[in-house]
Order: sequence, then C-alpha cells, then structure tokens
Amino acid sequence: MGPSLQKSLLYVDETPQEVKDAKGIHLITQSTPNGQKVQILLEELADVYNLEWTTTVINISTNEQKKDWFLRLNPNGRIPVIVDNTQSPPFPVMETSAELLYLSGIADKDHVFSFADPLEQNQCVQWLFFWHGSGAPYHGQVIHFGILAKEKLPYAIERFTNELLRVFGVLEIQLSGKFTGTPREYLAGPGDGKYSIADMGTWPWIKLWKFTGITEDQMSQFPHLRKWLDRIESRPAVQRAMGDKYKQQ
Ligand SMILES: N[C@@H](CCC(=O)N[C@@H](CS)C(=O)NCC(=O)O)C(=O)O
Repeated sequence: MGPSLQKSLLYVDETPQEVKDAKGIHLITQSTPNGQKVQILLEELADVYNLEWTTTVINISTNEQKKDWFLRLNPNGRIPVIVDNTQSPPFPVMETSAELLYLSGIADKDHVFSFADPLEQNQCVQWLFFWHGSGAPYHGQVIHFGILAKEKLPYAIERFTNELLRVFGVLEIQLSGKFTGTPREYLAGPGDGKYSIADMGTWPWIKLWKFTGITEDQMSQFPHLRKWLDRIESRPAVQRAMGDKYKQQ
C-alpha cells in the first residue's frame, strides 16, 4: 500500500478541512483533563523550542468523536488525538500518555521535560502509567457515579472514592519522601525531582479534586500533593493550556 493511498484512508470527505490541510503536528482536542495533558506539553514545548502546531477544538457533547472521520484517527473515539503530518503517511497518536511520549520523543531534544538517563526516563514512564492505569479510571468512575449518574449508588461512590484516595496517598508517599527522607517537588527524577511529562499527565485530573467531591478534610491528608498542585498551576504554559485558546469558538 503506497503512502498516498494510506493518506486517503486517514482523511476522508467529512474530515474537517483544517485537519486535512495541517502540515505539522495537529491536535484535536477539547479542554477536558485529558485534552489539557497534551495542551500543557505543547505549550511547554513552545516556550522552550518554539514548537508550532495547529489545533482543532471539537465538542464531545455532540459526539463528533464518534464519527467515522474521527474514528479513522482514533478508533477509541475519545479526545485528544494528535496527527503528525510530517510523517508519510501522516501518523496518528491516540491515548494521552502515548501522545506525551511521542511529542517529547520528537520535540524535547534536550530532555527538558523527559530524561536522557534510561533509568530516570523509566521512572518517569512508571508515574505516567501509574496515573493512566491506576488513577484516571478511578477518577472517571468517581465523577460518573458521584456526579453524572441519575441514580446515586452509595457502594459504587464509596468504592471508587476510596480507591481514588488510595491513589492520592501513593502520590503523597512519592512526593513527601516518606521512605526516602527526601521530599520531592515532582514525581520523577533524581533528588527533589524534575518537572516532566509524568507531572503533566497527572496534574489536570487531580486539580479537579473539589469538583470530584473530595473534601478539604480528605485532601488535608496529602499536603505535599497540594503543594505540587499549586507549583504546577503557577507555570505560564499551564495557564495558557487551560485558557481561552482551547475553548470552543
Ligand atoms: N484513555 C484515554 C481517555 C480519553 C478520554 O476519556 N477522553 C474523554 C474526555 S476527558 C472523551 O473523549 N470523552 C468522550 C467520549 O467518551 O465519548 C486517553 O488517555 O487518551
């Protein structure tokens, strides 16, 4: 199969023109926690390397992400997805942690947000996967059963809230240095850590703790996690990634 044929399988008539016309990295997103993970890395890469990309903001409440044009790029039908149009044929990347790894692999040449050392990079991937596999699924269920579901099922709410608090406790162990004696500023890296894609992949969800229904009293068990939330929120790239640029026009 030649590259041009593959490109015609990727983009079809219904694909938005700006997606088809994109020349470099193109992000299809909505500014939800998952969208914000990738928005943050792109904004950080812009500050350090002047990375340029284009963005299409869709509205997931209309199920645009379930249409065939989108499923060709991400069969999972969920945002965000990136397409690297510098590859031939263009290369789509689904799943936020894979997207963070892909973007840091192609653009973070000086390892500002990743690690040159293989063990340090593996530690970063461990924390990235920890949130992706053990944090986000529980967090999603707490929001579903605690906020969105019409029928409130106490068992489900309690089970998933307890699991989420357990996961927050794991992050608190790492950040507090409970077993190493050295508190950390960030999840991965030597010493007190380095801000990396592990933090970017985790922060956009945890910052929603109040909305999720976690109480001040529950959150007071995690003082290092709270300081970590504030530390990341203060970054200019993070502020831009959360801002109007990514709101539906
Ligand atoms: N595991 C996926 C989750 C993506 C995801 O759940 N995205 C949500 C928005 S935060 C979405 O697109 N929801 C719309 C839907 O489920 O149809 C990832 O990390 O990329």
